Amino acid sequence: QRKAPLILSTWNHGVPANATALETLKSGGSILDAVEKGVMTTELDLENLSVGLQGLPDREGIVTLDASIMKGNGECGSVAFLRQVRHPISVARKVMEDTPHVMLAGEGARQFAIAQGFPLEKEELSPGAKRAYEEWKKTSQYKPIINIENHDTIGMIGIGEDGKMAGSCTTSGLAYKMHGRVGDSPIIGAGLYVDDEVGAATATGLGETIIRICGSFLIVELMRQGRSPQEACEEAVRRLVAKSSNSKEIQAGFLAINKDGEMGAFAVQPGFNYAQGDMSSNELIDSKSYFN
Ligand code: SD4
Repeated sequence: QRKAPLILSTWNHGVPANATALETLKSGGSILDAVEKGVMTTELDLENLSVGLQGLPDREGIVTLDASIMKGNGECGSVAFLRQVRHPISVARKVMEDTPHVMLAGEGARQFAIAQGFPLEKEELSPGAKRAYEEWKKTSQYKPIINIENHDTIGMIGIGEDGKMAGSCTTSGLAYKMHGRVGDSPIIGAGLYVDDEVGAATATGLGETIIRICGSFLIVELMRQGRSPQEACEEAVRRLVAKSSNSKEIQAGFLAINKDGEMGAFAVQPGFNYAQGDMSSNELIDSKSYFN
């Protein structure tokens, strides 16, 4: 248990993302601003091949982005299957704030982004993604490699000094997915869920397995029933493993935080890590896992 504000986010890139989020809070931003600005850092990170326009493409060679954002009062917004926009998280926030809807997808999401003044980027693969895609095309086989190329989504959850919570999640999704495939990240309750009365959760990993168990919503509901964030993450992973025939070959991980500032993390496989930040520290922690 730690004193708010607290920010948790997935993987190595969580450290610089948390740093931006904490800076945002320090300069007077809200927890919602913090989780938006935090993951925007990752959306710009050219090293990251799973978030933003530099991410790995689908099997047609096209990068399509998924993102969601949520406040602890239930307001939320998301975009799915969005092309050519550098900051899908900010489009998701606009969906939340400026439309009566929760989710926009594909061409409609792109048109909305244009209307909101987001610049469209040229549709061309980053050098890293292009190299990887050319290599993949030699066999065109989709074989997920745990923790490496397919699992770098950023999910971020946080609690502000005033106890208000928010979360964000943004990804280019699974590498070489079918064109049109949407993962868990833009689906409220799967990749992200936040409720000020209880806590928040976010997910990373093979989206199909996370959607099947409504992973993030499940964790928040387990916490509502009295489980700690750690117990709730472990129960969600157990449920996910039980529902996946190939659980030995997949990776999925969850982060959770409750309104008292307790935190939890758990993954299917070893190798999942996350960044935990507050006003005095921001450190990378290795998650425990179901398999060893
Ligand atoms: C998805 N959950 O689209 C995302 C992928 C991911 O790290 O987490 N990658 O299924």
